[in-house]
Amino acid sequence: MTTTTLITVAPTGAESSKTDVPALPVTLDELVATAKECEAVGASVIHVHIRDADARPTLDLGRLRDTVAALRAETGLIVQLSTGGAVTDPESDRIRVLGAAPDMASCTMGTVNFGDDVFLNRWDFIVALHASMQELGIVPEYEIFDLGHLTSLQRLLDKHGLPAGGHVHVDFVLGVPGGAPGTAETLVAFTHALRDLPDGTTFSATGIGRSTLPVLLASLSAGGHLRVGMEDTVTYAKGQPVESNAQLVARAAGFARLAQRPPMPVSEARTLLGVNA
Ligand code: KMH
Ligand code: ZN
Repeated sequence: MTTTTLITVAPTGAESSKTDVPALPVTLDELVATAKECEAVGASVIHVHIRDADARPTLDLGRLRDTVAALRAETGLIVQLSTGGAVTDPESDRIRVLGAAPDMASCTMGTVNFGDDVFLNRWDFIVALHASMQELGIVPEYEIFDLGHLTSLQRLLDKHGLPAGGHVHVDFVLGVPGGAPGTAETLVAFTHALRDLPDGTTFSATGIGRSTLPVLLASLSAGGHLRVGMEDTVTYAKGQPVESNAQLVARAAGFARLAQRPPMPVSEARTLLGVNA
């Protein structure tokens, strides 16, 4: 178990609208301001979805490049772009995200029902993402929405080799309607399945909506890392909307300190994940 806790912030996502959630960072200025605040209170990785001029989700390559450049200029955070996008995004747009040359990118390990929608991740597409990231030196974070996704990851690594950077890091995304439930039991079951992955594989976890706190506490207890942010929950407590992403990061950092595994400095996170400085 590491003595520190890697905290990833996922500030925006593709699902909430600015109209419903005014505190959601949707412009580049809002995103950079959020990133700085979150870095100051303990985040070391930022998982990024961006919006267009009308605050709608977009995978526009020019905007993504500007976003990576601005986050690098204004923060020390590890920049992880989403290749998941929104459920309506075609595969061609999703893989093109890698052209923005982030430090890391997400790679979801299988198809999952996603509320009333389907988040499609065909095997061939997963292989293409993995191989492109190997070629471009982009470190993947493997997104795990269900137990079989870990089996698929084992198959991927067996057939196609280790990721760029050589380290395997997975993120359990629990509590999606259609995926694995956001409970301590799920988290423990998933950690058992990690034994089939390379030695040293690390995990973070996030719980969607009301499963945020149970999953956060279970992950800390099990030696895991944390992802928090308004992509995953817009409610801080019952009847209390999230005020800012930094509020969620600060809460996670507080729990991490209580667990005697304080937030991981960015330099340590780069070494752990195999991301170049
Ligand atoms: N927005 C979801 C459909 C990722 O970023 O890689 C997919 C998602 C996963 O958020
Ligand atoms: Zn995402």
